[in-house]
Amino acid sequence: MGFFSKIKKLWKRKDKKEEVVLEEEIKEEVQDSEEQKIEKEIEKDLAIVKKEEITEATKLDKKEDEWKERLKIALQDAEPRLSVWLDIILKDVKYADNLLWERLYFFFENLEVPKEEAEDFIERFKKWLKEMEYNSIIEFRSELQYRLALALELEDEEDEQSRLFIKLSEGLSKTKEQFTKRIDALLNKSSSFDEEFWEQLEEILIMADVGFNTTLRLVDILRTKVREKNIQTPEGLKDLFKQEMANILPKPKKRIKPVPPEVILMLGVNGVGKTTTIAKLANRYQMQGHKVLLAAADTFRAAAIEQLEIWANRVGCGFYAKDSGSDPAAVAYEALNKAKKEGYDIMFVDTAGRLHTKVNLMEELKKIKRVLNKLHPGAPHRTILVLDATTGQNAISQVKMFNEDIGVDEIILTKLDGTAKGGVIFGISVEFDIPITYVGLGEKMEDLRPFDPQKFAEALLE
Ligand SMILES: Nc1nc2c(ncn2[C@@H]2O[C@H](COP(=O)(O)OP(=O)(O)OP(=O)(O)O)[C@@H](O)[C@H]2O)c(=O)[nH]1
Ligand SMILES: [Mg+2]
Repeated sequence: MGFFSKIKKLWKRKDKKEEVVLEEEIKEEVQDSEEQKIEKEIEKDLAIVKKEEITEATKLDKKEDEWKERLKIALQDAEPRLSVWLDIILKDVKYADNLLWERLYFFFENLEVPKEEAEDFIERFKKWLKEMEYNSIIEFRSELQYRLALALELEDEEDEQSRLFIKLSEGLSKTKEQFTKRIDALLNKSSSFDEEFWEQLEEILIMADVGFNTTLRLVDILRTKVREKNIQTPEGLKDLFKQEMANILPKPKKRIKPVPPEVILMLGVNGVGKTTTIAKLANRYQMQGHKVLLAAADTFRAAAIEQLEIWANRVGCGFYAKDSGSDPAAVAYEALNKAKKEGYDIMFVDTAGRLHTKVNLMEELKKIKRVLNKLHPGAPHRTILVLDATTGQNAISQVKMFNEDIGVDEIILTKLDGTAKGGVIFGISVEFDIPITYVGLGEKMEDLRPFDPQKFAEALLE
């Protein structure tokens, strides 16, 4: 379910029912008697007199109706794509001002979005703009489109997917410099896929932080398939490479939806992007129609609680915290109690990235897990490890540590936009057989996106 409880998905170019009614009216008119015709003429004349009496205020109303009518026709005629609709709706909109809100209300009205929900969407967006201090359309259009795609359940549509692909490609630009350019150069200078070629390919992969074991595995698969399929061209090899890169990455396991609230425990060393990732995910889930609570279980660093609270306000979701220095497990327990009582769908637990010692941190995380499970069997339902892609191979030792002690279900890799080490995705995910579910491509809300191995391989090697 999206943010709106009810929407009309796409515009139809013409309403068939209306057409039929119109035809019937015309037929009736033909069958009218002379007498009826005169009566109708008088009625028309009276109507004209009445029309002349309209006040300035109603003239204004009429003007408004005119632009609405014009926009409606433009929307009905347009290709049914969110970006095209937005182009129409945002015509002449330059800032976050009344014109924008008027157009958005009009848009929602035409999609038959319930009024209170349209208001709620707009209020949330206004709040976000204020927090981010954005005013110009250039700054917020993309985020608006992202929110609408989630709220209207259009994220899987081609339009949003191609936007994501561009974003992914841009985010991977540094990695591509290192990785794709070298592979292209190797393919260009190699006349055959001989021993030397495979050795050089291995070297490129290892340099790009793909990891030793994963590199050997991948090159082994490629060698076998090149032989089996008798691939001889650089293009053929590149296509195979894309396919096998996507294949080698573990896919998320299908899960049965838990009894709410679904509890998500976020792990990761300090500074990797845990708190901001929680905010981005909370924003996504809210736009998809879920009620979200954030629990501030990083009580070690005083500013951490405040930071999470600011994000909860920006996103407009629930928040639970106790004083700095309180027992994190107690915070998690009480927050879950609140989530159960108040009917939350999803609860995120933000945790510390650092304590006095590593042993303390792991013991504390285990305790959080225990108390959550006591209160709500099955919780935490998902344990997500956040990793910073810029740390390259160091990320691997972090997976090892958290996975051995706590158990990791999913990985989110942040800051892919700032690194040439994007290849680390393979090393981490393949070596530990843990799926990557989202990647961070920047600091904005819309920069955290679901990870799709196929698209990733394509964006990397295009
Ligand atoms: N460029 C970029 N920056 C990001 C991304 N994700 C997070 N950041 C930035 O990374 C910095 C640290 O993020 P936090 O969310 O505070 O990290 P944390 O893991 O909660 O840190 P601690 O609470 O200190 O453990 C912030 O400035 C974020 O804006 C990303 O995908 N790309
Ligand atoms: Mg934090």
